Amino acid sequence: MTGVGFLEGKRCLIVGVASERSLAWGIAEAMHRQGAALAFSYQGERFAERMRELASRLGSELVFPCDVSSDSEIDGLFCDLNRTWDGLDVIVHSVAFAPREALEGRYLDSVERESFRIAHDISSYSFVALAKRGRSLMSGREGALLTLSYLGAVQAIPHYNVMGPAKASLEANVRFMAFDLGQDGHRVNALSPGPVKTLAASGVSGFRKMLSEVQARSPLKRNIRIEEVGNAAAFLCSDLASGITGEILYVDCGYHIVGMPPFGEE
Ligand code: 0WE
Repeated sequence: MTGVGFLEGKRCLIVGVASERSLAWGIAEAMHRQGAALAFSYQGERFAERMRELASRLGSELVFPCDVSSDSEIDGLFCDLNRTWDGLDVIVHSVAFAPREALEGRYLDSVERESFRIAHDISSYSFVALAKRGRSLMSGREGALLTLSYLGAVQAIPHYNVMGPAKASLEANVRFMAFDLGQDGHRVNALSPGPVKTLAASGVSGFRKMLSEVQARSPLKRNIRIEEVGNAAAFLCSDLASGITGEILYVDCGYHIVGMPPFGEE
């Protein structure tokens, strides 16, 4: 497979694989298909063995612990990475968290100062935090940074609650980071995928309804596949997308462009 992929020679750090169903894992697989070399971080010792096994399937032994709520752990991650790699081309951030209680019921009933803080810290600030620390490894390399957002950043969605403002913050971060890092030749973008049944979505009440709503209403009349998110990520992080920065790219079967579903008769 050498010489055929559009990410050949690129070194990519993937943050946010929690299982084989993670969007981050689909992104890793797509980047691997395009010839990228991969490194992974994981959160929590109980994921260490699992992550090493997954990484090895894509030919990677670079697997490091990192809790993105800790600056010292982020320092540690890039320090670990720098022992093997003298440079880095791509950072993929696929991390979000809000306390479970904040993701049910009415927004104003469920939101609290602390859940608001945590959601913004883990789901938005952590992307800048990675960029701040990863910058020196990316210097002189026309790097790409990518994060994962959701429609709840720009439209109200039941139960998404405090994650909506957190994703809005993340998307603003994409623009401010793109504006700033453009000076160094780096690009910063986000994907906004339609709903996918991952660990992050499991136990979310009404999630199946969301999948059937997208199937019924999206122009393509179906839900997205993780592989489609992976392919879009690989493209955005490659030189094929060298003119694209500060962008939010929807991978949602067109769901977000529909104002009113078609009338039955035509
Ligand atoms: O951004 C997300 C997931 C975000 C998320 C999910 C959880 C569940 C477990 C953040 N924090 C937590 N915390 C937990 O304890 N998505 C886009 C998937 C998702 O999550 C929803 C959705 C959709 C779509 C939650 C409510 C409503 C819709």
